[in-house]
Amino acid sequence: MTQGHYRICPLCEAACGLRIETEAGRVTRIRGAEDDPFSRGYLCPKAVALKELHEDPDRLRQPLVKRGGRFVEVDWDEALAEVEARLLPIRAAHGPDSVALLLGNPVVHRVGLFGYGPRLARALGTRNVFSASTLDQMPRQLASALLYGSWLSTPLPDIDRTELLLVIGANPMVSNGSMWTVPDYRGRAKALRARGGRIVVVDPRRTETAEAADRHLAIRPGGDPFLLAALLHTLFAEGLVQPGRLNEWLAAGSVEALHDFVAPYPPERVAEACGLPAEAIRLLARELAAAPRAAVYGRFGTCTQRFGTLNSGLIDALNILTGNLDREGGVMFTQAPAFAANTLPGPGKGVRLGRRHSRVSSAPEVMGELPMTLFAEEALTPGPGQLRAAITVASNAVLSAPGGARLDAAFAGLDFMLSLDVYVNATTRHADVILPDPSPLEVPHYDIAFSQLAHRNAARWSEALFDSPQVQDWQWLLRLSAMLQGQDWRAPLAQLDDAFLTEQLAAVPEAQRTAVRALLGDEPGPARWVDLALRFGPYGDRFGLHPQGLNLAKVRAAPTGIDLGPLQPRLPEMLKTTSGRIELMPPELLAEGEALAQALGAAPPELVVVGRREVRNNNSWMHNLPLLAKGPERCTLRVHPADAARAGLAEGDWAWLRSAHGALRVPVQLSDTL
Ligand SMILES: Nc1nc2c(c(=O)[nH]1)N[C@H]1C(S)=C(S)[C@@H](COP(=O)(O)OP(=O)(O)OC[C@H]3O[C@@H](n4cnc5c(=O)[nH]c(N)nc54)[C@H](O)[C@@H]3O)O[C@H]1N2
Ligand SMILES: Nc1nc2c(c(=O)[nH]1)N[C@H]1C(S)=C(S)[C@@H](COP(=O)(O)OP(=O)(O)OC[C@H]3O[C@@H](n4cnc5c(=O)[nH]c(N)nc54)[C@H](O)[C@@H]3O)O[C@H]1N2
Ligand code: SF4
Ligand SMILES: [Mo]
Repeated sequence: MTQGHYRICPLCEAACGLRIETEAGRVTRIRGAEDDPFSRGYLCPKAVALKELHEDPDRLRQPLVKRGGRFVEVDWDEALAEVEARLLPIRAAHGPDSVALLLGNPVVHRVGLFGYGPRLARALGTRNVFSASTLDQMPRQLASALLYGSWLSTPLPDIDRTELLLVIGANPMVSNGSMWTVPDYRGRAKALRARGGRIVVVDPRRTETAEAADRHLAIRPGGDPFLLAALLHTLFAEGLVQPGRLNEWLAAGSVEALHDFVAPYPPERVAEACGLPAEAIRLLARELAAAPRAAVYGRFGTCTQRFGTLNSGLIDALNILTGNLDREGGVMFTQAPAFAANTLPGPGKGVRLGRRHSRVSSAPEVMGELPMTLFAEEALTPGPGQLRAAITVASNAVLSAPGGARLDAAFAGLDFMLSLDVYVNATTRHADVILPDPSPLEVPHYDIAFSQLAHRNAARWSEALFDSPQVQDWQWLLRLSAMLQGQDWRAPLAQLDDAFLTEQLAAVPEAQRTAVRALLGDEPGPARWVDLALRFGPYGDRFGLHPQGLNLAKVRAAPTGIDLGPLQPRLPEMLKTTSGRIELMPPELLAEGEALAQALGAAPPELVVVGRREVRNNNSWMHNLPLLAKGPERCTLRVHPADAARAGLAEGDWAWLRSAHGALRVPVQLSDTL
């Protein structure tokens, strides 16, 4: 008999709702869930490939331990015993900092990994935590932290109500959005234009998103801080600054500081560095100021460059000076139902940076992490404090982080490596022990991370479709954490999970703790603390105080989750800076002024390579699945015909691409989109 299941797609930030049909324990069909308030039936080919992922014979189902250079399957206890025998002595001899923790992108797509990962990080107590965030989005998060006082307070375009959308360095037609959970960008963009709105795209390449827009500004790679400064300059110069109600919440003197910061950058001065005519820049500034509702959005391309944090801050400044922050049709903050620091009541504490530094380069930590690019030098540079061991959780750093060859050597040289993953891949092949996560269809899900960045407020839960004989992610993490803290890791799981819940309950006022604990029941795993977070969250039932409010039972009972409506203005309660105001021009951004001035004077390089995503790729993985592997070769070097002619290259030729970090031989594809 066919059974229908609702499932939040665990593959990218769009978090589409899926309808999955199963029969006799097998997936028979995957579609978009039409009744999902959030994604309204949208899905992409990656989601259809979930069946192949689930059934992939290469997907790990049994723990692996390396013996004599080869992986052998062992049982669960034996795998953990191996970790105990090998990792603990290294840590005892060399200290907690000798073990690195690397967290990959899929961590944010699994409630078990996202919820219990911090438990492992605390148990490890190492300063050497590296995550995929530092490969792309940390500049955006840092800007949010500086301006608004919390790491996930990122304003996102209210696409369904805006009239002018400016997209800088993002390709949501293919990526389906980043730090902006917006399933079916294609449909929403179409609707925006159908109702008379406009879309402008700033990108070195005429991307799929640019093709579907009204205008494409082909910026020179890295030109963004100059473009943004010149746009702001124009607003000041032409008397177009109109923050309106936002004035009340801007830090004293910050508009003046911004004015002075952008003063050296009139459009004429930056035109060459941007590769854009001054008049085009001026026109765009005027359009932004004149639009009744406009939203400026920047992502990956604006972050993965020298001035990533400054770019992110200046993008917000554009939204602020045009009065578009925190208003309908502008950029708005999500009100997540569970676990958002910016929903906690009371004044803010701001964020602290640089509490620790890396050993070799002395780089400051950000959000408790060091840049992933430094892992290799920390492992390869001898001396006190050198990394001896690593734990990777859903990270394929050898392929996904810069300097892959060095990373490969770094992993190979470790005394011990443990991976929690679903495959043996370029990274985990170096592991001594691999603990296999179950298939995403064998675990429940609640989107903690992306419900904080969603274009609509909602609370959704997915049950596991299938029972799994495998140990679940959170169970691995609890046992490992107990082991690292010298506790009895073989203790009953319920006992370890109760201890975890007790830690979570520390946030509950003491007088209520016992009663709250009793009301949470005995279901182990993520469900209990998601319930806790929902019930104390902004829509929560407060355990009976607001009987109409949310709890997990209500969310579970709703077939496609609970829609909490479009985004609402959230200023000033979401501001968590110490001043309680928006720090429009914080000292960390002001300090970039000198470097920016110097960069403007530097001659731009002759040729620059920019990255490109494809609908059928997902970061470093999934290309082994037949449904995604089909089609023409996608790993090509697209070159403008004029550049190709100068280099003597023709369509289909093989070209060498070399940098200080390596070389790659790639087939050339001529393209005038660059
Ligand atoms: N070549 C290339 N490099 C990139 C990118 C790219 O598109 N191409 N994108 C960049 C960006 S934006 C990011 S965020 C990073 C991401 O790079 P990573 O952090 O390395 O993340 P992924 O490549 O998405 O997945 C890493 C591994 O997680 C494992 N995995 C998948 N699902 C699960 C699961 O449910 N549990 C566990 N335990 N493991 C799982 C898979 O084996 C996969 O190889 O890469 C960056 N670098
Ligand atoms: N199909 C698919 N979807 C994905 C992923 C995937 O691998 N495949 N990965 C997911 C992840 S982890 C993330 S973070 C998101 C990222 O999603 P997006 O933020 O949309 O990022 P990209 O698709 O990489 O698009 C970045 C754009 O920036 C442009 N760019 C490059 N350099 C510059 C520059 O200097 N200035 C400007 N203005 N633009 C520049 C590039 O040409 C590119 O079009 O995608 C997610 N979705
Ligand atoms: S766009 Fe992302 S979330 Fe939506 S179906 Fe595709 S992979 Fe899944
Ligand atoms: Mo990413």
